[in-house]
Amino acid sequence: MTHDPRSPLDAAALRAVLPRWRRVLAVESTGSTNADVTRMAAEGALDRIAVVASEQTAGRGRLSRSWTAPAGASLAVSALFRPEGVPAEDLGLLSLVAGLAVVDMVRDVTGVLDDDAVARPEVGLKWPNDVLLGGRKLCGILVEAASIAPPALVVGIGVNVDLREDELPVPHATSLALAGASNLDRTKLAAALLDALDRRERQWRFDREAMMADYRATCLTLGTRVRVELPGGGELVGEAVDILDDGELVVHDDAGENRAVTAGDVRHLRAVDGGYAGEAAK
Ligand code: BT5
Repeated sequence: MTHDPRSPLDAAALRAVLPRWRRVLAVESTGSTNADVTRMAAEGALDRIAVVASEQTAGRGRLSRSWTAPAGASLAVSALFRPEGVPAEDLGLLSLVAGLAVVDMVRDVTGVLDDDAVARPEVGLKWPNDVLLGGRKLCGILVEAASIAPPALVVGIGVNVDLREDELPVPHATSLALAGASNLDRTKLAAALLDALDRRERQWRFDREAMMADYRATCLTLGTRVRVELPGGGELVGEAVDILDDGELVVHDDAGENRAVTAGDVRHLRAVDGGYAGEAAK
């Protein structure tokens, strides 16, 4: 398949289509877009500013892990939200919101699910917010708090756009190109992503029920046999049976107990009906 050249981001085009965003900076290379936006938040940046980069030299994952991709082959996007009036206990849901926005972008503009697409892989979320395409990790999300009161949250999203198989940093990763996407124009993808993020953030604040219903419908973890590595050590194996309104995952464990999990790394072992659901690791 032929790929679009790894051309620079078009900052002016990006700004032109995003009236709801106060400020969108496009840079070719930076350390970490999350670090950039956190710094801007500390300097007083307002709600809805974003930084989009073609390359990060110190991209961050959760728990001090790193996020890597070859220059120009991915999108690194970080956005600042100051969701006034949202209580601290509800802020964690913003990371689910970000996952939904990426799935919207994949469904709406990449062409991977078009009728004439070659593969039409399944797209959805591995709890809480890894975006899986054909069972492999397309995108990682890291939400960091620049401040809790008043809330200022940095939503960081890394999407693999046209990495080749030999460029994938880990074997369970994938890219839009590998999944057969017909649109690999990173400016258009970034615009669609920020647009979806704006819409989903407002849905989160004003129509929580619909947001959670969409999340449950998009979460591939539900109904799947899972292994959860818990943050403090230890693990939980069982069937993922529910997602609570506060975003917790409920696992029906092998001892017959329902246990609610707030955070952890999930592996999909196999679908509960016996079908293969992929083994998507961290
Ligand atoms: C994440 O962490 O998945 C969150 C990644 C967030 C990255 C974005 S990019 C924009 C913003 N600026 C930043 O500095 N960060 C955010 P975690 O669940 O901990 O997964 C990290 C693990 O994913 C690594 O340890 C690798 O195993 C794997 N990994 C690294 N790069 C990857 C890639 N490009 N695609 C898929 N997996 C990757």
